[in-house]
Amino acid sequence: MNSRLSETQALDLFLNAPLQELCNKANAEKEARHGKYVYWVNNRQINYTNICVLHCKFCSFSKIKKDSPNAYDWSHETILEKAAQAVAHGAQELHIVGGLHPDHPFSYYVEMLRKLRTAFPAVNLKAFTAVELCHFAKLSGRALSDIIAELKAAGLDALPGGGAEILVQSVRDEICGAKETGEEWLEAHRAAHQAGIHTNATMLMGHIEKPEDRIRHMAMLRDLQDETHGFFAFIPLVFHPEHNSLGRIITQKMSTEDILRTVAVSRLFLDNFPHIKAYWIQMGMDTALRALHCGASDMDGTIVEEKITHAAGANTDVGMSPERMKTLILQEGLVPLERNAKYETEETFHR
Ligand code: V47
Ligand code: SF4
Repeated sequence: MNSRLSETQALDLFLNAPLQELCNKANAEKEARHGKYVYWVNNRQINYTNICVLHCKFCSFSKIKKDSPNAYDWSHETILEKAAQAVAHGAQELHIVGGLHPDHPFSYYVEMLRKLRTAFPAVNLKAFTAVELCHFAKLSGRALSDIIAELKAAGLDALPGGGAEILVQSVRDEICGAKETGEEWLEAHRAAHQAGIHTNATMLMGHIEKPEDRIRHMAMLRDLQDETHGFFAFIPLVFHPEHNSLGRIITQKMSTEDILRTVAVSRLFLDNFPHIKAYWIQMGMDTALRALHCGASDMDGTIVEEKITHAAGANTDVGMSPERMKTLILQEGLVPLERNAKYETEETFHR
């Protein structure tokens, strides 16, 4: 029986294994789980506001003041219009996240989901990061479990994996000290899993964190997954340095090799995660396609309108057509498999 990798072994692979050998090993692991399939989703991101009470050092998206130039806060009508366009183009998932708005009551978010669910009964609503959920709990004085139950009743299907950054508290304190702690982020995901809501987990890398911090971050996720089995995908996020204060000290973008090594080690170390996602918006398309041969089994989706990474200097497109997604996967000698936010695939995702 294969025993799982220890943190020391994972770190050693990350630092010392020849790249091709490491990728081949991770690819074999990916193929044992998913064969030649690569999952993708026809989705749309809806970043409903950029007004945020926090100012994480890596964030170029948020505006602290409601009257700052370029601050916005979409009405429910605008959100419904954007959703309607997406659903008309076959969207299976709406990925809804925003800044931590100072004023909206919790009922505002419940209503947002309820209106979307009523108008579009079949689309999956993957909404609100753990950090947003903690903000709603604080604003309303209610328990996280209550918040999640009410959002679920309004139509919530899954949680996105944002806000994890680096869960190791010493690093987190440096880059986003005012945000929920790593333990609080994990606690929110535990609560979602206990309520029957699956979630994803991100890791923001390529700034001040050390390889040891990346492995510890993954170990914290692996431990929670052992307990709940509620995570679908691990998503390594590539720090973009433009227009944020962290970018004044970290000007160098991550190398392709560093990204691929992290993808490969995550596939081998996170033996209880179904998927590793190659988020092409941040990796760049060429690297994301290479990651499909280094352990990644998911390309996220068509996205349509990406704001968070593009505010920080991303030069990828903000979205792509389903046809292009399928063609790109096929050109890699792999097989595209359309999914929804719950990883149900073409045959089964129609409610
Ligand atoms: O939480 C913010 C990160 C995240 C920057 O769950 C930055 O399916 C890079 O979580 N450079 C949002 N990253 C994106 C996200 C996500 C994306 C795709 C799929 C899923 C999913 C989740 O972006 C934030 C933060 O960690 N971020 N600023 C930056 N300058
Ligand atoms: Fe606000 Fe999220 Fe940006 Fe932090 S990363 S400042 S919580 S929008």
